[in-house]
Amino acid sequence: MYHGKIIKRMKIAIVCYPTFGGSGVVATELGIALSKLNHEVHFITYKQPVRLGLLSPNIHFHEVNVPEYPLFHYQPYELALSSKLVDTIKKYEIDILHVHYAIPHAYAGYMAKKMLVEEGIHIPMVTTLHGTDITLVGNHPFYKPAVTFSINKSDIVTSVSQSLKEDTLRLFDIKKEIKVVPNFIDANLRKTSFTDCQRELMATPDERIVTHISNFRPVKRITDVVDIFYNIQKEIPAKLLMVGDGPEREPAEQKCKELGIKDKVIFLGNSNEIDKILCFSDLFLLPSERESFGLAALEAMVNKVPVISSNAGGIPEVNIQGISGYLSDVGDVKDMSEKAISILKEDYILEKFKEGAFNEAMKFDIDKIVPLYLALYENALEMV
Ligand code: GMT
Repeated sequence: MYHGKIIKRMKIAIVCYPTFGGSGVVATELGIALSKLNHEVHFITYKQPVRLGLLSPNIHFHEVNVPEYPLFHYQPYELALSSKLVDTIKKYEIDILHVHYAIPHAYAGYMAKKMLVEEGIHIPMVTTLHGTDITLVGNHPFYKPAVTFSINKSDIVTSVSQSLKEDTLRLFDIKKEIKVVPNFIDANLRKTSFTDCQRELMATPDERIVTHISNFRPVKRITDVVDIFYNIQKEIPAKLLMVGDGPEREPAEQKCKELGIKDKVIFLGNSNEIDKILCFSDLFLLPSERESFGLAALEAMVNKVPVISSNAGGIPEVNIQGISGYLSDVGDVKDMSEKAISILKEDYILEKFKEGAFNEAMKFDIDKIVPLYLALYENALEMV
């Protein structure tokens, strides 16, 4: 436990969603990075995070169980999470609580904090806002008062882009300062993990490989992905790899059938081999309606894959017009298709964009971003 002076090795509890969403990925990668810096990291969530491989002496996982009881129409996850937080923080003498995604994590975290104060334990809470917790779900009148409250009660609040910070200040009555700490990638991990792209598994040598990765929710505009690819393959031999799963997958598969391109589109489902897939990709499509940051675009860029995206939210902070790819207005499929074709049609142009994508991605290298979180943890420790 922190007793008034800055300690070197921190014990950090991380709360996140363990699924394929970007917030869980960022939280997991952050935890792994902190553990490699010899901090002790405790993930507290309802399932082992998908990107968390083998546990190590510095990484612990604590599962939140919500017992089913027939009286409850909704099982009280927040209650179970805050109780688990109290127990874990006490048992492992945690120094810092870092919650990713405001709903319901910041709320449960605040309750845990208050319960611990009753026992004379003061723990600072850092809340990281990721996007839909602010722009889509959190903004709903049913949640808004609780989200506003828990953001204001956090000791430190961060957002993953300038755009998300501005959205948060516009949509909520926020009294706290919001620090922008962008998402990050570990470029070194990519360099060393594999060398053989096995491109021939997916396409013939004359075909370009176009890729989309997401959770296939309506906000990702999956039908735009299919329409853009439809236009591309009319001009250039190409395959489309669709990675991920969600409600828009079925309609997209149906659309590919109707357009007569089903043999050129491969739906791979959820995958833990994102880097392998991106290694043989030539272009990444992200036409989202909203996107606070666009981690999937950054993951593409570090693998030297240029990005055709919308200009929604924080994407322009990551994908740079004419350098790492192109950006168009949301729904402007025609412009996105033309820009995609302009990148793919000549090898030398594609090469230039591949280099541009990688160079831009390096601005978000883990070595530049993790120290920002560590500095904020140290500030937070001084606050309690
Ligand atoms: O919508 C998603 O793709 C998942 C969502 C999440 O909360 O897991 O992603 C949000 O957080 C990511 C990580 O910070 C950002 O890269 C995504 O842009 C953001 N999604 C939206 O804003 C729609």
